Amino acid sequence: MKLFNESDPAPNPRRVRIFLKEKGVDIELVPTPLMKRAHKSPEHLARNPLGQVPVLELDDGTHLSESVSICRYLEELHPEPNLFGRDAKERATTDMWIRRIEFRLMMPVGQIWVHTHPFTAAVATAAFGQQFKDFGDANRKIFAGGCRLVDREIAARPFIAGDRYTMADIVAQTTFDFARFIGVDIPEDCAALKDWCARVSARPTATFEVPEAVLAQARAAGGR
Ligand SMILES: N[C@@H](CCC(=O)N[C@@H](CS)C(=O)NCC(=O)O)C(=O)O
Repeated sequence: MKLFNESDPAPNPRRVRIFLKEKGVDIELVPTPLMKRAHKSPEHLARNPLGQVPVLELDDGTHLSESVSICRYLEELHPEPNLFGRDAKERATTDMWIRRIEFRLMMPVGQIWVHTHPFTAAVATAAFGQQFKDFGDANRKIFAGGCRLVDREIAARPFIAGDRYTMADIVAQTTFDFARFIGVDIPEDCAALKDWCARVSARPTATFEVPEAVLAQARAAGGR
């Protein structure tokens, strides 16, 4: 089994790496550098027609993509520590939060990234003809609203889906770290959310190490 991977700050492959570290499972990581367009090569498109990472290649040649689906598969192989919920209520609650984070936080961050960041100007132009900066900026309000939704909930419990760390926390922590990398911060008034961020960032699995070459390219493009 191997994982077609990209290093930080890419949030989706990082979800799977954090998940594997939380489980104490080691699998081969195959670098798939986005900067070199390796994810759009014919070999990779055969693994995932969407041309994205991560992709998990099973020993029988099956390819799984979508970070949360990959982690669900790995949870079945390595049930402990449980990260998707132990009973029907926990599983549904974890899933509910994963979906809320994907739609209310990750999607707006993706739109801000694609439509406002200098690093992605060429990607946006290829996909949409241009960067729609107003649309990208309008998503800052959606992101702030998503932060406040989580902030209100997390004030009452230690982790996003309940009293223990789950996949919902992994999806959220990778989203917030990527958002910060592209200059999108949690609003100042979200104190409970900031405390949660500090708690999950202190976990040994939470390393976030952007290679110097990527930082240099982001700076050269005019980002931060
Ligand atoms: N929903 C997918 C999103 C995958 C995704 O967008 N991956 C990014 C890297 S973090 C990527 O491959 N981007 C290149 C592209 O979309 O062309 C997942 O959860 O795995």
